[in-house]
Amino acid sequence: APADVPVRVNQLGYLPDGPKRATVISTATTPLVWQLRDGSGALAASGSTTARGADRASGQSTHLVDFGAYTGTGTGYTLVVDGRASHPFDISASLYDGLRSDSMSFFYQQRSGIAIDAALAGSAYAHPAGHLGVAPNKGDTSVPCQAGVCDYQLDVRGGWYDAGDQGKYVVNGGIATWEIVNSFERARRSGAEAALGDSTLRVPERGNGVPDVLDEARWELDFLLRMQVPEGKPQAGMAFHKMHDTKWTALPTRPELDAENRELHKPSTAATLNLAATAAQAARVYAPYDAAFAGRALTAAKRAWAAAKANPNVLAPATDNTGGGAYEDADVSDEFYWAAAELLATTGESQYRDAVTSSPQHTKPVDGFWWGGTASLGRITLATVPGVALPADDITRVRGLLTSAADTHLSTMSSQGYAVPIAADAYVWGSNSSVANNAMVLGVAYELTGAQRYRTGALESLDYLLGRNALDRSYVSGYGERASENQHHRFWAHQNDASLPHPPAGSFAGGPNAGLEDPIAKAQLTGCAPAACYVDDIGSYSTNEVAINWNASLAWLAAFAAERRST
Ligand code: 9MR
Repeated sequence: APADVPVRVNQLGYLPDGPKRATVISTATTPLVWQLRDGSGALAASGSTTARGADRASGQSTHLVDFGAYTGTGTGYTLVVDGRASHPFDISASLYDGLRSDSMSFFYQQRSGIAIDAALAGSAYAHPAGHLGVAPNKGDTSVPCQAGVCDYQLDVRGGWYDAGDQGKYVVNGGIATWEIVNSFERARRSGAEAALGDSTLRVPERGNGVPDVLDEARWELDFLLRMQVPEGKPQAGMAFHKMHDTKWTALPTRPELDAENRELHKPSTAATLNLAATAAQAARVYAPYDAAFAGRALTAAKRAWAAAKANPNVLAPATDNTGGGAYEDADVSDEFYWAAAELLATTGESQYRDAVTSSPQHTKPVDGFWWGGTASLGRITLATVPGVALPADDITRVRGLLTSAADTHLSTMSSQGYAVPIAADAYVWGSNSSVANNAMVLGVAYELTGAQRYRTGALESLDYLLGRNALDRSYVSGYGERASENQHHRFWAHQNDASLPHPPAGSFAGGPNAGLEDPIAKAQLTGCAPAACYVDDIGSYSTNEVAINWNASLAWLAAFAAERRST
């Protein structure tokens, strides 16, 4: 990769009808001249920067470039300031088409229990099915419980591996699936679902008449349904919290060569409500394509809801993190709200409406959502799905909560040297997903209001993720001159074993984490400014892992950005 340069752009490029801003590192207190040069080097536009002074998140002094008045298109543009050129970038209406499909193809490649086909994924990425009980794999077709949790075995094959590890977690599978299905539901409302439709993705189900994005999400939904405790067993209707190896496996470990025992971990209220929410959403969205599946999903969602009501405080502990992540959660009021909202939007039944309106979450301001905080997923559904059985003024109020959160994100962005919708103290594990999730709220606000400033905010958040940032880095492999390529993964482990591939294009790194929570981060990043606490090393799982919940928000945003508009 080339060295970093002080003129920081979206290394993929810009949309002709989108914002075009860049950040320059400079301590100059007066404006600097900027020049936009086209692919032949000719001057396309020029102007002067605005000095912005010191930026806390990056620890850098910055200037702002705004070349949004330029309306040309082409490839190989550079932005030149003070004799220094940015990396080359495109200006094109089709800018995000590739990322829209690659960020989804990530999920196919994370599939468990199916051979990854060279014809679909590329020969470097093909591998035999993992975890179908074929030696040396132990699972996942008849998986026992941890000691004392149950006395039977369950077939929990399929689903997506969570991240760089090969665990499968209902909490986290839930938010990831919801975001992908929500992306389709949103696109359908805006009349753009064809771009996510049948034969748009490299998935084995292409050509089956079902939109490919829904085929992909179905792979995980079938796994989530398998994680439900069967009728006649203790805690029937609840969902097991997770299943994974009994010990952390080494790096690399090919999925089909994982020889560890796999175990089901005890059911939790949070997992049960993740199942209720996503199955209720699926019942609504899949109904036109597969009525039988939609019906099965609704039955499972209702069973899960009833089981969660009967077991409202079975909490997954933070200590259960050997061989897999804990995905602990001590407050499930947000999961109750999310599940009630999905069930209400799908069924209109008064029991779910009452659960929504009596929830403490119903009047709270919109907070950033993540795997442990899912209330805003419910708010988005209530605010956007047509015909939700709530009084009109209540829906208007929920919409207002979302647009005021979006306004807060815009002011956070404009107060910083790099337009990031998170504050300087918010660079935690997976910070890139906080950026992408807040950008989703901006996208929702754009849908609700049509106000361009929200679309601008969503697109500028992508600028941050794709290179306009403290490190001059694109966090998405294959997209940008200085893109991450060594994300933490047990199969895409080229950095450890040259016979294995790098992560495929469209793989999204967790991003800067000021907590320095792994040995590589501790050794290499001490003293970093928050937005610079990142290293593209396979060992840095706390800054450089991939994960399904993170790629799902990237896929949502890429689909949003790729939609053609006539502004
Ligand atoms: O995304 C999770 C992050 O919020 C937590 O701080 C972190 C530590 O518990 O775990 C992250 O999730 C990881 C999970 O536990 C195991 N699979 C990989 C996930 C991404 O790093």
